[in-house]
Amino acid sequence: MGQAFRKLFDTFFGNSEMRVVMLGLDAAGKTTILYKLHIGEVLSTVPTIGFNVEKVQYKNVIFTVWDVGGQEKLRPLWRHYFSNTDGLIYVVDSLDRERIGKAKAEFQAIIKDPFMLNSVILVFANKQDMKGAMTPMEVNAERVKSSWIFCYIGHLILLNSPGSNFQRSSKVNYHMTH
Ligand SMILES: Nc1nc2c(ncn2[C@@H]2O[C@H](COP(=O)(O)OP(=O)(O)OP(=O)(O)O)[C@@H](O)[C@H]2O)c(=O)[nH]1
Ligand SMILES: [Mg+2]
Repeated sequence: MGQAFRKLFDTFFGNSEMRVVMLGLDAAGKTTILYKLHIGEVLSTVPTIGFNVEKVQYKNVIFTVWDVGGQEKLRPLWRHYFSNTDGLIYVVDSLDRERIGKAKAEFQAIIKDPFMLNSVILVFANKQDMKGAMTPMEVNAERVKSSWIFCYIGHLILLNSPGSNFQRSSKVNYHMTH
């Protein structure tokens, strides 16, 4: 996972402050990721109503990361976070095969928005620690059928192991399809 985020963040290297919005269906793991990035720990979360925002520093760049609630009734509000966004982290629950189509449809709606045209995008295949999860390659295969664009697929592993701190990552794929 660290590697996936580093690649995304390196794209921004040279700028001192960046705004990143983190979206995805409810329970995909956005808030968990936000706090793992921010304080290095996995906290227990409740569904986000509204948003959480934290600053995360990488090298000399400060990322302001907005984590927006993903419940269906909240998704129409996502677009209010699009303006001035430099990057999108789109979190996919790799265990949720039933809703991968929905996740894809919401993603496509986001990237069509004119405010998002210049954003760098990371598609993050989360919950790789779970048995039965789609592998990053399987999630990536969805890209072929539609269009994950400019996506890195990574995963958060060893979620509960102390000190894992996003150092461990595997199969990070980088694709630019447009
Ligand atoms: N096993 C496992 N569980 C995870 C992982 N990431 C998140 N979770 C769990 O998934 C559940 C939902 O996580 P959240 O971070 O609250 O999800 P969210 O995307 O912020 O959800 P909303 O706020 O409703 O949009 C929690 O029980 C987390 O502990 C992961 O990588 N592996
Ligand atoms: Mg949340």
